[in-house]
Amino acid sequence: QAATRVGAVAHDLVIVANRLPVDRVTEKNGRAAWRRSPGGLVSAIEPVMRAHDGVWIGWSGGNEARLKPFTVDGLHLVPMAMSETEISEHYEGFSNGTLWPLYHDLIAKPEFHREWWDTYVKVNRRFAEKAADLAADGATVWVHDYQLQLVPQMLRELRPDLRIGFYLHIPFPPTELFQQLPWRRQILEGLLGADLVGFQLPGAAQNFVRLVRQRVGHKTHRDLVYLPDGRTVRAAAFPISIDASGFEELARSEAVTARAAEIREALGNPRKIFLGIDRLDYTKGIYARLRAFGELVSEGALDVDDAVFVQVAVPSRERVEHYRNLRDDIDRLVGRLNGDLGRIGTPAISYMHTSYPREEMAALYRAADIMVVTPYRDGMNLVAKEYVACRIEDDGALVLSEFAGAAEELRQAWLVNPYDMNGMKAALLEAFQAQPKEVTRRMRAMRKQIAQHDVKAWADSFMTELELAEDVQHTKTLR
Ligand code: GDG
Repeated sequence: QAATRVGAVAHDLVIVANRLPVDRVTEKNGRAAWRRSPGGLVSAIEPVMRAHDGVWIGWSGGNEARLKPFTVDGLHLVPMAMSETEISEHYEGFSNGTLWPLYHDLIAKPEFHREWWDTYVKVNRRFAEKAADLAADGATVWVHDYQLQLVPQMLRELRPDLRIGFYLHIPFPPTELFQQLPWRRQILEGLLGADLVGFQLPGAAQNFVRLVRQRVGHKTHRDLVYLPDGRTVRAAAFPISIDASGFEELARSEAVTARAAEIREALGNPRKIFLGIDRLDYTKGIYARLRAFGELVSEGALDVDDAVFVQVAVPSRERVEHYRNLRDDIDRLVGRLNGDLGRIGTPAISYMHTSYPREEMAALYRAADIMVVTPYRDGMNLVAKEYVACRIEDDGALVLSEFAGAAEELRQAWLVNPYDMNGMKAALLEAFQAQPKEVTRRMRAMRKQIAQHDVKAWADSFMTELELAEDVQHTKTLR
């Protein structure tokens, strides 16, 4: 193994994720360039990466066979090539057609195809080999998310000297659902290659430990799994968060403040603005929430002069069939609701199928009186947290699904069961009619929570626990 590392730069920290933290953009001169993605994950990991001479391995999002490492804003990036077949079978297939629905409570039916699985294994192996090549002796490798669950074990086989952490950004399903997966044992064993397996919520970590006990037969005690080879694996919750002060600063800026006023104006200065921002995904509950709002308007509980619903649906996984169908369904619903309920110049729903720069997102958060986040199942949901961070005047109501991970922290939101149409209508109306004092009381408490638990704290606690997890191994082997 050492031979493959000769000549290569070895790094003390390797991040392995499906995607690189950059987007392809076209510059003014027409040339293509890379720009850092605005996401919170990269800003959280960036300081750790700089401190440890880190490198990030991931797919660029395209199908170019470009293989040369490059640097953006001082971040060392190593692109992994994905062939058309791999994009369709690993990314769109096994990751988003099998695992995504299976891990989100079967809201859509997962498809099980053996050739998708074979490609999933193949791609995971390539990522593991690349990480093995780039990691220095005794380095730390942090693997991210459901697309790469086999990497920890594959990597440990290649490099037993490494300290390996894994973090799952989406829910980990109840044992009854996970059992459906024909490759359930391989996935569990893949994850057990890590020293520390992190989840959004304690319930997910418990699901994992229970499955390992039942299906793989390892001894477990609380959050620990004891492997026959003497290794110990810890499974624990690390609820992810956002760059709260960064969002707050953006929300306070003059440009965003002015843009928020402009948005309200453009919407005809309605008394209250409802807002939804989601990837166009069937887990997010967009359809049901718009229906709930539509019913309130058609029944006369809300008037289009008083209230407008702004829904931003960010294009996502457009080649996967479920996603194309969902888009058509929502297009039709919005058309029908606006046709039935809108008046000239005042539509009931202002619907955008697009993505926006971060500044525009912040302006929307500032312009909205009621943020509506109603997923059927969501690992965390950062949009809910971003809304809270942007409410610098301590106002604004959050209507939040009980089934978003964020609901465990944002207890003062108007919590709803997204399957309960009448319950959802009641919550929307209550949030609409709530007294300003009540809204402020709730928002203050939520803002405190987010300020104290930002994404920096999340990354630090994962890295700290990962170091401790390895110490456990060491004391064991020394003994
Ligand atoms: C997965 C899990 C978990 C959205 N539209 C635009 C835009 N965004 C940004 C938001 C937010 C992020 O994308 C979306 O994060 P969410 O958490 O809401 O949802 P998923 O994409 O499903 O994320 C989720 C998360 O991973 C992290 O672990 O919370 O449960 O499903 O940050 O602001 N950003 C920009 N323009 C847009 O149009 N710039």
